[in-house]
Amino acid sequence: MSAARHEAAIPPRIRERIRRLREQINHHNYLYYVLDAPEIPDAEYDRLMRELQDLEQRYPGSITPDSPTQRVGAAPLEKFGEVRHEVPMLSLNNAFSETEVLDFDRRVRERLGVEEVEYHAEPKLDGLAVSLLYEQGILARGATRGDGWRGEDVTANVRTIKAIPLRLMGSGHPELLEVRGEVFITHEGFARLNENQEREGLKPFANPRNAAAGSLRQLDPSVTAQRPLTIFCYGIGLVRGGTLPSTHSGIMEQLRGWGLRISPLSRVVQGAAGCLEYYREMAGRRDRLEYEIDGVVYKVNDIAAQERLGELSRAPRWAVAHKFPAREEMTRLLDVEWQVGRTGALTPVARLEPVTVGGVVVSNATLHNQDEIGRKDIRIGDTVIVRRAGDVIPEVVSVVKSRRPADARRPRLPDRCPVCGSEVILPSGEKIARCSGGLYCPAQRREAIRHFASRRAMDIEGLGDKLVAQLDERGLIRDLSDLYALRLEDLEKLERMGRKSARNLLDALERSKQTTMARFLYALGIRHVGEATARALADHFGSLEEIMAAPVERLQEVPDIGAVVAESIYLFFREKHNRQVVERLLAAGIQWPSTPRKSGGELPLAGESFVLTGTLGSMTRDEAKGALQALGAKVTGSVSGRTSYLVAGANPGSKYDKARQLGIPILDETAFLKLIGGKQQAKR
Ligand code: I6G
Repeated sequence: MSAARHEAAIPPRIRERIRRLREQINHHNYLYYVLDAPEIPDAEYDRLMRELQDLEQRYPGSITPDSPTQRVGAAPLEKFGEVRHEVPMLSLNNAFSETEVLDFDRRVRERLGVEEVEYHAEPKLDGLAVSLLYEQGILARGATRGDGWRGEDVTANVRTIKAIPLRLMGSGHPELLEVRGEVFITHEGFARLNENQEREGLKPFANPRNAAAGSLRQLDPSVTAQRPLTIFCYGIGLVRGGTLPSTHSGIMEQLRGWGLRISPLSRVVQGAAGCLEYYREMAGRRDRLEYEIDGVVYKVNDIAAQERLGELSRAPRWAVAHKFPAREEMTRLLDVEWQVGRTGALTPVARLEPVTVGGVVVSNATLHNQDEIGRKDIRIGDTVIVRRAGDVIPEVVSVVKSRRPADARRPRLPDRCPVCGSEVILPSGEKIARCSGGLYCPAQRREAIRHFASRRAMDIEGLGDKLVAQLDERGLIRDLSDLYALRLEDLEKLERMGRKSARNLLDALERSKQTTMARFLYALGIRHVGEATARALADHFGSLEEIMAAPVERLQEVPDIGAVVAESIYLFFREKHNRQVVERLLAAGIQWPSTPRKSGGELPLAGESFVLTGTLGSMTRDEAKGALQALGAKVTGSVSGRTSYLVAGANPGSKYDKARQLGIPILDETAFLKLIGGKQQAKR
């Protein structure tokens, strides 16, 4: 059956519905992909698309090439066809300094015989130039730039890019209109794409430009369709059967009106001074853009003037690309050193032959981790590519293998921490090697103290980050246990620390010595041991000595402790330095009520009688009661001589006065939570 007969069979109501659906989908595509301002949720868009797909399936004669359902679906190619560019796709001359821009502007003014020139300025994207040919407003062909005269026919791939309209919006399109633009991938799209590549065991792309080029030049359009490609259009080529505005900025606005994506950062500027001001502004914004730009492009705005200027050796005389300093340079890797971070992670740092990257001399760069070194096959002595973008730490991107000297050697992960000499461990299945001397290692000291003192750990009130930094700087704390050796004289000398605060801190330290085994275990900051795991360990073993001596298999007997956590606990206590610090902490007087094992035996609050009054902020009365009962306590309604403790929340009642009269210990909420080992335990 011919398409015409098919079409004839489509009821007018359906035909109208199909037309309307396409109009709506195109509109939402435009809002989402071109304006970056979606109006409807994805689910609603999907619903419209599905309805259109269903109707087109029922009435195949209704399908047209510009239907939004027809972006994907072309069969894979053997190879790309060739396209001849009727109007050659020229390249741009570059300017690398302000002087070169001033020279460009002078030449333009001299040739045109004018005092000042109006320019159109816009960012130069680091992507891939393409040509889009629209016939009667319908996308008929997409091609790469190639050598400027001949490119590759990538129509099926270009059709999958949703920011490229299959049909131009509005009216007044020339019969033939060739639009030119740069296809690219945003930083975010690039990160997602590479995560995906890694997940599927494929090689990650080196940079967004390579990813965009590789994605557009796929023989299978269904692969391109999966890639987060987008476009900014920057000009026109062939135009037939129609007229366009007489300025470049006017043409860009016209293209925008037809639904093409134009850089929102483009602007008309006056003279060389306007160009340079624009350049500085964009250089300042470069790091905050969602995509990579490598400079800005200035074009003489008046099209008649462009025509008079013409071109010289394949580049227009009316345009120039003013490049930003390169973010990547080549240099030699002299050595690899290992830095220990505050969590104990060992980061390999490249020592480089100094090189200027983006205007700054770089002699160190991160190599991220051991795994990256292997993946990029980086060796000492190699020539490497170093990248520095904005404020981020310079990184070694890749190796120039062709320049590898015969004596290049693989960097080796050290066996011992370069800071404290504790053993370095690379847990099975992990990429990051760590120093195992968490309590002892100076690199990890501040973090260890901060965690140790935190509210849910040892709860040392007043020991904040600034104070920890001061104590560390003055050499007052070599390891955690030195906290308990601090003297009033030491503390008083610190900045912003009077006698009263010093006393308060010493009191807080003293109070913290009375704790629970679970809190103490949590406070040690063992990797993977959070509060729940610490409690499970304390419940299961009931003795710190046993935990410290337990082999991995025994640790795994604890509910919810798997191989990774068990290994981490085991290795922590294998490190001699950590054991010494624990011993010193206990010698300083840290203690807890003996925690009987959960399996049988007496509970920690057995025999104690509690009364609750007032409102607790962190739990209901019933929850508090449940928590106490779970620990073996009895909870009664009134205070008597037999009451062991009164727990007093906000706005306590007469029970409070009674307890005071009888001299019964009163616990406020903080003390109560500490006693029961935190709110979470209460909820269990
Ligand atoms: O490769 C290019 C990137 C951006 C260009 C270009 C551009 O304008 C923003 N403009 C022209 C005229 C040419 N190439 C030839």
